[in-house]
Amino acid sequence: MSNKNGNSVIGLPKKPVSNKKKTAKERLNEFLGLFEKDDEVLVVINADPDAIASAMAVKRLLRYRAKSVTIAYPNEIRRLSNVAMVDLLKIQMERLHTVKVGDYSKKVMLDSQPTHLPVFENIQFTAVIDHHPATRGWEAGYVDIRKDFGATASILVEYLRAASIKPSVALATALFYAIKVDTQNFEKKSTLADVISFRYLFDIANPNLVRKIELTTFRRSELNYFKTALAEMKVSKQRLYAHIGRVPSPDVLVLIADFLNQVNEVAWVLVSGVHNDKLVVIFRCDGYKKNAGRLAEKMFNDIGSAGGHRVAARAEVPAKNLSTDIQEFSTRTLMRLTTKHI
Ligand SMILES: [Mn+2]
Repeated sequence: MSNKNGNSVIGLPKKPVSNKKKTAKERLNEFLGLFEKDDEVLVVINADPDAIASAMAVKRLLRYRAKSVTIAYPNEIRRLSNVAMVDLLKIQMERLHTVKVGDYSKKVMLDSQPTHLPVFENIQFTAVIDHHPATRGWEAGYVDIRKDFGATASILVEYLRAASIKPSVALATALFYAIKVDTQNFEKKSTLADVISFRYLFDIANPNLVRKIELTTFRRSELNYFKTALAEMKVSKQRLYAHIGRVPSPDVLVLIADFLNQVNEVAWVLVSGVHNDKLVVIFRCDGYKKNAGRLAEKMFNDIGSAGGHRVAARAEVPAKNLSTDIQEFSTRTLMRLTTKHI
């Protein structure tokens, strides 16, 4: 038997309390209790907005509790809006391979779990806070996994509020943006707790900074490929096709396809390009009585890899499997291939 705080009623044997029943204050105290004044803490994340914002929150929580907090991430930050977030909010982080993990007395993992990446597996974590479904095969001194949450940032807002810490504008903006990204502006699964955290941050975050981060989508060098796309594109039966030719990264094809997908009276967008001796095709459609994933599979599964879902899909075909020379591949080739299968 326990009271509403999950504490055992006096006189009865104490039962272990499940994570769900703990109050925000209990979680906070348990988390802070892991750290001592001379601890050098390493926060390990796979850098995306939610992980970055959560790491900033932990750094704030431990400001007077530990000697230092270092944030480290293994991945290259490529998405421009994420680069803008780090720059505009002046977030200090290190690449994981440049730090000596063994030099840190405590390690915290946020928005991820040790099983998510091989580089995480050999690290013994003091604490793991995440919103992805719990995986097996690892242990940590403290675990707070709430898979119903739309963002880890929402969980960290609860810690900050329980600690009576009002976040700075930069921290609030990061957390606000993180919740926006991870819930896709609340179009994806989220809980009331995400909404409450979001509403709380709304009064502190800087909306112009959020907008600037969101608007940073293209590199100047990528605009040339847009020029090619506009010159190359052909529209027939509400389908828009464009072959861009050689591209430095398939990412630019995705940007172009998403851009062209906004054109009125276009039901399908197919954008192709050549990268690393492979033909890459990006599919977009409105998903209404259509299925991009299925079309991608029909067109390319025999000669390459293809897949996706209703509104977005992608295919990759090695040059040698194409019946046309990859240099000769054109917007017309793409059109012909599509009309054969649609
Ligand atoms: Mn997340």
